[in-house]
Amino acid sequence: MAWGRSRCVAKYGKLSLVTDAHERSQQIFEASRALMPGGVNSPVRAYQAVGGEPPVIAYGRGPRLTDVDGNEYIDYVLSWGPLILGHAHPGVVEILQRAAERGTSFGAPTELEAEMARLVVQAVPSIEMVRFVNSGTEATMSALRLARGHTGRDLILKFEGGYHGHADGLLARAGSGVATLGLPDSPGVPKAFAEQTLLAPYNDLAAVRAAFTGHPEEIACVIVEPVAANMGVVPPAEGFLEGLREITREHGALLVFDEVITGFRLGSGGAQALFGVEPDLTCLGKVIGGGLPVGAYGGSRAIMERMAPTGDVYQAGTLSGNPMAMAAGIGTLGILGLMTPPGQPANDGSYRKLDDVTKRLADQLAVVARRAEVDVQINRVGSMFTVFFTDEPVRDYAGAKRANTERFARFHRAMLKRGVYLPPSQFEAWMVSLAHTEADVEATVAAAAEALNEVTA
Ligand code: KE4
Repeated sequence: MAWGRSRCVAKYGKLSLVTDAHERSQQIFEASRALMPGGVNSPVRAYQAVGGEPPVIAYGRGPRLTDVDGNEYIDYVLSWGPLILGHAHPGVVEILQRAAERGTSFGAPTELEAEMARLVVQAVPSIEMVRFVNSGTEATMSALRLARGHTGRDLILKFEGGYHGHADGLLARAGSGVATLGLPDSPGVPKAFAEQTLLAPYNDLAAVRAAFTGHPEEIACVIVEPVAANMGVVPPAEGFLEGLREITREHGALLVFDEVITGFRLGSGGAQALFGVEPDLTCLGKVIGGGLPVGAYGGSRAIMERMAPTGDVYQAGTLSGNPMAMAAGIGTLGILGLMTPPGQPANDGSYRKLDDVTKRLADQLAVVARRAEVDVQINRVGSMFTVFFTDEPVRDYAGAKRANTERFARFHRAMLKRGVYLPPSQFEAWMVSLAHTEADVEATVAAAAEALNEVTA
């Protein structure tokens, strides 16, 4: 993609040079494409949804990333959520250095994992016992196996547009009609696996009831993002989560909250504390690893003790509870203010600050979009939000898909050119960190005011 003239972006009050230079990124990315599929280790990073080539990142500091050509960006991806403190927070770096000097992995019990487990159990209302794994995918895959083992049932129900990682049964797309059995959403997923997954529209309790009526005593669990973020941010409708709690309880199925994104992002107790609905199992990831590979699932002692070695449901992992990931997680939660003595309420001051900065950003983006006469819907919960390029409210995946993805792609490119690094898909969430300042907000809004004019050109 041709880059614009080099420009000095002094008017935002912070001199950051966005230059034509992109050569090193292009060289490295070309070499990567010969070595790794699409040059990436996760598809969304390849920028296929927005066009152009991704900058190759050299380092991050606070709210900013710098690419290998020295171009600096204000970062709203934050590695897809984990870096709630911003990049390379000195406290996290120091705790990691100290942990590394003691050894990077033992495959044995450590004090760090015990401390991390205590913090999670203390903070998350529904978790009495937790198991750490190495990714969000592993967390949800394990939680679903536990739900099936605990209930003796095979079917699971998920929501269209919900993403819970790439385990086979979760890569199923809706067939025709409502609450239908899934079809494989990727080659390599056996039809038999996809058929174990029922799909319903997000925020549609009638469809969930229909699924249970149509499959009595067959559904092991319902898995839901309590605030959807993988269709873009879509909040739960009034009563939706409470309804899921009631229906699953009535039918003897488990309710699984996938809080890989929302856990420790929407507050110390995540979405379940925010909305006052307690699931049977909770999946975590991202923030609790402070940027290192991590996942976790947890719930009541009675359910969790079904897991080997105390129970008969099997799950294992060489690097599970890895001391480096635990150290980064403890450092992150500690700096968030959650390291309080047992029984004392967590200090949610960090979350109020995150909410304030994010609200100001989202509100000002709405103003500049109105001024540019570009139709957008901005869905925000706490420090995550999505700018949908549509004039209709977005309450589920069908609504999200009505957004103008070509306009989003133009907006993304125009913002990147102005030093603002957004998730390269209309169906992702912008994330804000404690490191984002008022100056970053002003610079972002100023860049958006210009970029929006390019969207309608
Ligand atoms: P991982 O296996 O990628 O660690 O986590 C899977 C996962 C599970 N649950 C939720 C709610 C998630 O959002 C994710 C992964 N999130 C995506 C971005 N929305 C990761 C980015 C990527 O796939 O590269």
